[in-house]
Amino acid sequence: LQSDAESAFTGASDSDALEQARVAFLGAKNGQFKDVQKMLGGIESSDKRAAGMRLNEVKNAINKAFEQAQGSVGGGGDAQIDATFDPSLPGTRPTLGHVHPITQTIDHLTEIMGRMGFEVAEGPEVEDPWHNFVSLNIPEDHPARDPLDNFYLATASVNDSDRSSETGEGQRLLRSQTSTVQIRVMKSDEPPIRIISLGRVYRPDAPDATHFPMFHQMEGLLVDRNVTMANLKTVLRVFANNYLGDDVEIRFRPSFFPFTEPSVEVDFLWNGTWIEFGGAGMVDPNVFKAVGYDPEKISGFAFGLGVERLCMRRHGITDIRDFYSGDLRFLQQF
Ligand code: FA5
Repeated sequence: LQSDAESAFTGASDSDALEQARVAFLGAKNGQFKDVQKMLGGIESSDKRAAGMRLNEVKNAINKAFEQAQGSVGGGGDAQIDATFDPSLPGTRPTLGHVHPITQTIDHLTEIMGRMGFEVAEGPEVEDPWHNFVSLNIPEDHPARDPLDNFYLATASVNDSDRSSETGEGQRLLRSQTSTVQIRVMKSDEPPIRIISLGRVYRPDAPDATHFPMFHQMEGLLVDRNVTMANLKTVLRVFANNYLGDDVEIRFRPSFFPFTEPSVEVDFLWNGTWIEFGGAGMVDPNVFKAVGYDPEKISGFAFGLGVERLCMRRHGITDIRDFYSGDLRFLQQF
């Protein structure tokens, strides 16, 4: 009986089968153990004690076998899952986000410029007109200050007379260029200065393949004694070779910015076409005066490059809008 019960319990494939086996052997009414127990009545009294002890041993052994079988069968249907579960297989990865391509580009540019000794400076995205225009030698009647070309904050003007004042005190706008950070750094530090600043700028430009109303610029500023245009061209050339490769062609075109003199526009050759990446030039003496530097004693260069356009050139991206559409099929490629 004991060995029958043991093999019935271990052979039970799920908890239902085990329960049936339990009833068959240990059931209070018709269980096989009960039948054997009943036979105890017909045994001679001299043998009764020994037979009773043996019966108890068998009962304990059957109970133990049942408990063991219960432990390995677990809870019903789980038995089948357990049988197919392979703990050595790798788990399903949770989908995690990753760093946006523009943030990756910012990190990369920071690293390249860092190797040339440029440290990162930061400035606010909401600016006053003094930092965005006046100190950068952009007078009040300059078209760059047109409300149609800037995002002025409707709520920030203290009163109407402030709107037309030279300093624009009280007015606020989303900065239209990172050149504002040049001013902030020069106001707080003394030369020599060698900084870059990467961040968002805002312009009401209609979106197309190469324009977006919010984009990023990398500003650079170097101020020291005897800085020349040759230094500027070398830094931009070394930067371009590091970021885009040795075969990139770079071109400097004469241009105009109120805060640099002379000024150039910087183009890179891309798929046989020259693409404009930014502006640059020697810091205008009026800018040095605005921040309290003596233009007779120092000189410097500055540049401002479009970060999206750099990233597009490096990765063969043809539409700037892809960066901000939120389409994971695009973003997951980086
Ligand atoms: C400027 O913003 C100057 N502050 C650059 C500068 C800095 C000149 C220091 C001299 C000294 P510009 O407006 O050309 O210049 O813009 C610079 C670059 O930003 C452009 O070459 C282009 O690459 C990028 N850019 C301009 N508008 C957009 C736009 N709407 N979307 C994407 N990129 C843009």
